Amino acid sequence: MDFEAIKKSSALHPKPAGLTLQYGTAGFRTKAERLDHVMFRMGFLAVLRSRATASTIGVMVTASHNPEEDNGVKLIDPHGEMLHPSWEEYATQLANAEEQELQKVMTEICQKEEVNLHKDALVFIGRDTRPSSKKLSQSVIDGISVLGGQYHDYGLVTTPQLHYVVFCQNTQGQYGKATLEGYYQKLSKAFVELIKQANSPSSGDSQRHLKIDCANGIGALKLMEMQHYFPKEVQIHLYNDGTKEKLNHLCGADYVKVHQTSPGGLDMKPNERCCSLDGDADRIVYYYKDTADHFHLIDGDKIATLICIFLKELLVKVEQALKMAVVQTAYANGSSTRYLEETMKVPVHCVKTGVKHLHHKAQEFDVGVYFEANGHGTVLFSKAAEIKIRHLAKEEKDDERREAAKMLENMMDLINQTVGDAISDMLVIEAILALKGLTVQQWDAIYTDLPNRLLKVQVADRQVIGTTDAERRVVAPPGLQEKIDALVQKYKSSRAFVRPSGTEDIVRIYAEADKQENADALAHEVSLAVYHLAGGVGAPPQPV
Ligand code: G16
Repeated sequence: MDFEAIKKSSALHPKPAGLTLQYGTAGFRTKAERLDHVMFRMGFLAVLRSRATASTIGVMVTASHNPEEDNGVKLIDPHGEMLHPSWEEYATQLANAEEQELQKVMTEICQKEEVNLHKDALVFIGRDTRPSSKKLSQSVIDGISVLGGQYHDYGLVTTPQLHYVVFCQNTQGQYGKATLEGYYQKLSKAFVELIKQANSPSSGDSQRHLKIDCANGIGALKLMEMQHYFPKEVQIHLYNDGTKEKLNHLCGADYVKVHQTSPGGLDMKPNERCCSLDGDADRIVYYYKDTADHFHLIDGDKIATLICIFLKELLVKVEQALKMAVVQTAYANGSSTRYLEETMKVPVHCVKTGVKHLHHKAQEFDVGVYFEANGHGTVLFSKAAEIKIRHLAKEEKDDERREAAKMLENMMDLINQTVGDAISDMLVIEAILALKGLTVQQWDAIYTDLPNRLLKVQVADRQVIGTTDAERRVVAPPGLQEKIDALVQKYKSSRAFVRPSGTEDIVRIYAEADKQENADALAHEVSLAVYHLAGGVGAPPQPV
């Protein structure tokens, strides 16, 4: 490595003195103006990771659901997955190294990972629509270039699109073409095939129309590009397309999920099917309002349940002993877990927040459905399952079994198996609703959510909160879990937990109970406990 050149270039991307950041739930996230050095250094890391794995690595510049002023970076591993945890540690070390320590940190990474510095390196770069993203992605390029790596800049893409092209590239096109056009073609072909298999593609005009809140983000641009690949039966209407308002402001999947209300900028008529994407289009939630003007949220748990119902029926038809399971986090509504386990008899596993944890667990099954309640998720098919399904779809003599296998095959091609993908998930959902002839209300009625509330509390240092048991219990600070246990006792069918966010500088609180006012009261009481026992800053949290 040419450390003189690195030093020179690094001086143009100085690290703010004393600033320390951590590679969190989905990479680094903070105010955009603090991130230039991080981006530059993530360019280094991507080159080293590319050399260590002899594969293409992705770098996505985005802060996803965070406010427009924030930014962030997510690294993508060879199979389109989130960066391996052992390298997250290196990412944190590199980001926090003072200028004079950079050489030492880089040398240590190379030694530990036996990086061959003479190997080629290729990095794919993408960015979201934030005003700061272009400049920050240039800093990534500077970092790549100074280490002698090659790059391909995809420019404005959704995060899942970048995951997709990285995987395509590393599987020599077996998963698809490593281009946006390849992505659009693969998904739309599978979608059109699926829709064709529907006896009655829609049971009413309202089923053909879908209103989409694009969070004023990248999803709008990419849906516009993709729109002409869709069959005529599906009419999408885009709102919050980024031409007027700020990214994620009073709109987007996170806003809708947290506030349990419709986004601004989208005019919703009774029983119309609507959905919201988040800032980088890797999450999606659905919703509608009924004739009494009540808002109904259909979150990631209900999306997972719909997909599970559909896949299970097909798996029964093809009569293959394929093991299906669902992976959730502590945020999963208690009703969803009960429905999946008790009614559907599908095993459910709970892991820590962060798609990287869900993805990893889902890989253990032939068909692993994973979704976070916030709408981030996908389905993974094992290689063995894929081979069986593709074989049956081609060779099976029994018409019913062959048709079921074909549907499974198209589902495999439609779902982005590299990571949760709002666009791909949306098409999967639209296809299932059409194939099953389900209205949004019928889908919503599969089970009734337990009333719940999500809150945030600001504390001086959120790392004082230690968790265990897939984040369902706290081990620090002392006394907090006992307090939560006592509060939970006060309400029927209740549950609550707290955890430090890995994407925002806050502690998250989740509570559910038999009634909305009880869930609200419990969440507020727990937030007060966090405020008092974990060093809350500012004024104490107010009742909901
Ligand atoms: C990211 C992660 C998600 C996670 C979310 C919130 O989403 O990819 O898995 O649920 O952050 O994480 P936390 O509660 O730790 O802040 P996104 O869409 O913002 O990238």
